[in-house]
Amino acid sequence: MSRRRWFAAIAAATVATVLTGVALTPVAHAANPIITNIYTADPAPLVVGNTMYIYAGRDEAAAGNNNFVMREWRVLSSTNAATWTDNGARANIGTFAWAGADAWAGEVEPRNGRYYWYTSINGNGPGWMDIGVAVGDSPLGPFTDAKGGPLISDSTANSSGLNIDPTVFVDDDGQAYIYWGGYWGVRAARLTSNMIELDGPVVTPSGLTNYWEAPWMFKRNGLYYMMYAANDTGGCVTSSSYACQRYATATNPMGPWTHRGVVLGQVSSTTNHAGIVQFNGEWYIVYHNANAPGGGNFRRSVAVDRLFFNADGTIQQVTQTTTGPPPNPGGGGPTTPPPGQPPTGTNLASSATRSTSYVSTWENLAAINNGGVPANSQDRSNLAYGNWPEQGTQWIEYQWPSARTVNRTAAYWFDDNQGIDVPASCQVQYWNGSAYVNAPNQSGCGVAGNAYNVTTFTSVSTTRLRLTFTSRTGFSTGVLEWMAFQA
Ligand code: FUB
Repeated sequence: MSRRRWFAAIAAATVATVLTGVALTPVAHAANPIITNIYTADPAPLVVGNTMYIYAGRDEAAAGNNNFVMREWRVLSSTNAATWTDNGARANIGTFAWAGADAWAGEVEPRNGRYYWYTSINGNGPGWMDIGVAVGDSPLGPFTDAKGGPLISDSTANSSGLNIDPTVFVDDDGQAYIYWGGYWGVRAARLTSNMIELDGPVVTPSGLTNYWEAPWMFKRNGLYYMMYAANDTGGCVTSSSYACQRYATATNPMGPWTHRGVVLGQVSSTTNHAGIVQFNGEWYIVYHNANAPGGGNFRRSVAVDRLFFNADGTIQQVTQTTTGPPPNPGGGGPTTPPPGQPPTGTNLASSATRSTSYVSTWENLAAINNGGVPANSQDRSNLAYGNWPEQGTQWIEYQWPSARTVNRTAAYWFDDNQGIDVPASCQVQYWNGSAYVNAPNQSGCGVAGNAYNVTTFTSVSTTRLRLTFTSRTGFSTGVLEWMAFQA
């Protein structure tokens, strides 16, 4: 069924307002998808204090029903980005007396101690989808209609052909912005300081190449980022029924935008809806897919993975995992050493004999366990290991004369901004007496530049530990330091 037909089918459908209970229903998971006892979609993350919240719709379509059945929005939460609690439905179609169906994508933006929940919803007036806004005094609500009518509807001048998928961003100077729109029709406007009125005309921003729907706006190091779903088949998806997440950057919140590439490739559901947030010093992407048991295009599930920036501010394409990110409890715990500082613990690397599949004659394998503390991924001051011009999969290895018990490693990648770049992926492996196998229950092998990438795993007793890495296309790889910690 084409997108147009299923959107049309949804328009025709009448979904009864359901008053959904908001009782706490904790369901903890440490894997992707993060919640599997119900289907959840269109996730929008928000960090408040030591908690990451995800505001998500709920897919209630029966198996085989090729239409959205969405009546409520739920709030998931976590204090470590790995283990999640479902706090139940915190808003639903009944929150908006003027609406009647289709609780589609929303996003919460805080301001002055209040939490504004912008939603896509089918109003009872002319046209189809509208943008509503509810407000609450805490991230979990209770939320009530902030306006008593749509903020944006088909009668809003220059509105989108499909008024869905709001993303709201409040800049450092207090000016708020809203972007939204589906069917390739992205729109932008300023919001007044009360957050419930448009402030000035609706404009059509430029530079969001191949925009389809689902914008997500944020700011990092003074640069504005817009991620959005695109459904072009030019390197993005295999069929225009699917979507990827592209992104653009701008030096002004209203654009013009410059397209930068793909953040998240095609997922297993046709729709692709995502958000990006920083939590406890790390960056995360939340998105949905069809990977839960019984899942599908109308029975989607929220997933979470790490997101990495390059030193120049560009975003590395996300590796979709089934494990989700390692626990990030904050406070400089083992997975998040303070910026610039190596993780603490007994580092067994210093007593190991090192070897590698290949080292360039002008580089030095001694770099990996000489105890250097790199200032950044370009810092050669304590030597650098590199394997230019080799590409593909390479490895470095530690060997001890007798078995050591190891449960954690930390890799600091070398990136010379020339032929050597951080790898596309990596694995920690150990010698089990007859073969190299992956370290068990690995938390994920990070490939961030300018950081110690900590991998935790179930303890192994071994004489040989190996870091295997695969280069990014067109690049070789390198390591400035690789630590291996005694369990
Ligand atoms: O979940 C309903 C709609 O599907 C959302 O509003 C779009 O972003 C797409 O995910």
